[in-house]
Amino acid sequence: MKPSLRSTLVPTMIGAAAVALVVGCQVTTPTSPRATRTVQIDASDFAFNAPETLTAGVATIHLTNQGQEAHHAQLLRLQDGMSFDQFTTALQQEGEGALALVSGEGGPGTVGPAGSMDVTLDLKPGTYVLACFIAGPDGVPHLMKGMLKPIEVTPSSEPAAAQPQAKSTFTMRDFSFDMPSTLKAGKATYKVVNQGPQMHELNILKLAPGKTAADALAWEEAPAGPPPFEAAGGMNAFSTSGSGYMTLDLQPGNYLAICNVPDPASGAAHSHLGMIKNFTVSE
Ligand SMILES: [Cu+2]
Repeated sequence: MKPSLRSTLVPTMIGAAAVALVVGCQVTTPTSPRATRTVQIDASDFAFNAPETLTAGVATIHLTNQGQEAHHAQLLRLQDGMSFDQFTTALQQEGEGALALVSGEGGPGTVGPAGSMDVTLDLKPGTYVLACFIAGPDGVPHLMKGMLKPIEVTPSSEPAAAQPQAKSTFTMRDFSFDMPSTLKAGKATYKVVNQGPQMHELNILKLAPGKTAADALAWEEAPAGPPPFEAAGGMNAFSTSGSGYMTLDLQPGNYLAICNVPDPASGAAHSHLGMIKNFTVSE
């Protein structure tokens, strides 16, 4: 948490100093976009350590999993005027129905113990909630155990930071992934866009040798024994027209892109409606 506070505050102070200099010299040409800041979020069993406030704009969100279970960090923006307490009450009363009160703003996808994941998002001002929807062996979502934390995103007058350069764009829609079926091993940044109309996520699972998409779906329905996959990050859910960037560092192997957001009408996970796609990572 301390490094993230520092990285949030220091650019603010530099920004203020730069504005003062520019005004003093009567130079009006804006300088090149400032460097993207990194916001650190630590997940443990079962809490988030994250800043309580952030300034709006482009930020790389770095999630580290310090727990024994898998975790992700879903950013939800509350409807204007809604408080964190009102949202938690709705969540207790309506469960996932409370998602109708928020917009999905992405976030670092699921990683296992000792894993980490970076996404870069352009945050609008508002009241946000950081949530982990993953359930452990007891079936209770982590957000019910403490992994639900408000973050206030305040307006910024600083010059915008540059968005990352993406190697390609992955598009999500009801109910498919439009993305390459082969990726090159190693570190790369990809843009993820939701064309909706429903909320979608793009989680990445590395299949164990010999395992298939059907094995992964069967295990998620009724977890028994070790999972036939390893969580390999991805992008958490966006509402329609949302977009962001994910930085992956994939090893060669067989993978799945999967969306587990529930369809409000049927309650079925999108993975059962077509949002599961095989892809290969090669050298
Ligand atoms: Cu979906």
